Amino acid sequence: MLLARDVAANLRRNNLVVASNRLPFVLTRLEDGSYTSRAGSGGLVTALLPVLRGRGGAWVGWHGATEPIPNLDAMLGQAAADAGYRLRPIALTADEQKKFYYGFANEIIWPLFHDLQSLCNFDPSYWRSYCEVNRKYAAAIAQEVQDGDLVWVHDYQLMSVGMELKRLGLNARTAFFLHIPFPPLDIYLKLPWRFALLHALLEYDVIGFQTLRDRRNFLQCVRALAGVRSTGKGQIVSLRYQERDIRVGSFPIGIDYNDFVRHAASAEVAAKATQLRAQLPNRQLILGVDRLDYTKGIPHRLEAFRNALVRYPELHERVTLIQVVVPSREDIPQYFELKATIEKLVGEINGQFTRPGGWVPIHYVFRPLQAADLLAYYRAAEIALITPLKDGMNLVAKEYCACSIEEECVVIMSEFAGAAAQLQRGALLVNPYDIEGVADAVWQAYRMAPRERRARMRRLRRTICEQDIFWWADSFLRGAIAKDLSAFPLPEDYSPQSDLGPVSH
Ligand code: GDG
Repeated sequence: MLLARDVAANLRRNNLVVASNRLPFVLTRLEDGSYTSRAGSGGLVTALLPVLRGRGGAWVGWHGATEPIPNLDAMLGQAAADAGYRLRPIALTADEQKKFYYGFANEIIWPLFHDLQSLCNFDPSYWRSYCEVNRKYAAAIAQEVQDGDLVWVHDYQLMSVGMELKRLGLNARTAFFLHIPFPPLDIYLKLPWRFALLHALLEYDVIGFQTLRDRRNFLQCVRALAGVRSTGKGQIVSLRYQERDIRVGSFPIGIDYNDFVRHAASAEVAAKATQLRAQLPNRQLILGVDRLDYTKGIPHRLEAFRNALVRYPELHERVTLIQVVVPSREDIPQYFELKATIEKLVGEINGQFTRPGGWVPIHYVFRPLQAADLLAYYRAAEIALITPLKDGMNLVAKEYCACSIEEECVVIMSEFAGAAAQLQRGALLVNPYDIEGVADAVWQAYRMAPRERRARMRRLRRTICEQDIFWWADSFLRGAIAKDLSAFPLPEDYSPQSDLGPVSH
């Protein structure tokens, strides 16, 4: 396996310039109006650090505020010195944040690409703002790039940046990775700007998706709307478009597995997990962890849990569902309404089954958790219930497995999460819309023998360990710069089934 440092060596003579919606650090406003910054800790930052550090790479993104930040330059200078690569901030006005970020990205692309077109608000002013802001990002990137550099753009907020870079006459290789799903043709066609957006994407030299299913959906759209067919059969295929070769591949994102294992095994996390177990004794803990988002299928999951309690009364007092919901995008009305729906359901179900002075079936947590507390939940729970209606990957599932050090745990997993393609041989796959099917899986998981649990969990952990976040960054970057695509065959366990997405029953 090629390591990040080897890719870094391959890229040595050329810079890597990364662009994402947000810069990889968090700004906090203090009471006196000044700001402090601290480095972000997400998987993307961890993966790209070895490639960017010491090579003079750069990261371009929004700094996160809509008002002027007095000490921004000084903070960025210090943050860049600490990080080991340059940071170039993008400033967004309140109107841009509203129309580009909340509007086009999160009221159009986010629901549409998760197959929920009825939730889209196709406001034409959103599209105009999206184009303008993508141009702004491109102009900032152009300041950082020299001929021969590789520009790696991330996610659905920045799909037109590659085209804007070409318009600026930039002679750099451009690559794009979509963290969320790409929808099937029939759904993509609903987008009023379907041609413009697809052609913008085709201005990138390399386009990466999480799964083969997303790649297939994209290629179908390209065939229908641009009349171009792909060639090749491997993990990366080629498109010949306007006399250029474009690479299109699938690269499932991973986690920093070893870091999660280490942190989960720490004395702090172990003590918190033991305390949690002591507070909820003599039962199996079922865990759900999600950002507040309608794609995560939380109401469906709660209904499935209710159904399990109705149809399998043996579960009473023997299981507790801990549902952690992390606040997110509450400025969008649908998110606010979702919170009310979840809280109503939790209240109803607890009202229906709680034993006064004793068992409460659902423990509901609505706040962001410190990393150690999140990992303690992962470690303490016997069953993870991860049932998004659709998800690009779902890292919570992988983090849960990494932290399940004792390995006597079960993952119930939506077949519509990108992670299902990699984890299908160890997890119990469910259709999240099938309330009784999910309830049956809860019952099956509850009764699963320790030996089967361990065998399944070992398979899951092996895959997640091998295909971690560094493997992901390496395979994407190698795919972007390699001369010969035959070095990228499909995974050994590939089957047409995993291309279509796994189907459990
Ligand atoms: C998008 C795609 C794709 C959650 N609660 C807390 C907390 N988290 C962290 C988890 C995990 C991350 O947030 C959530 O990642 P997911 O992958 O599950 O979901 P999205 O945020 O929707 O991410 C997704 C991903 O991009 C990467 O490509 O997998 O499909 O939608 O890392 O640990 N972290 C802390 N406290 C919490 O309460 N500290």
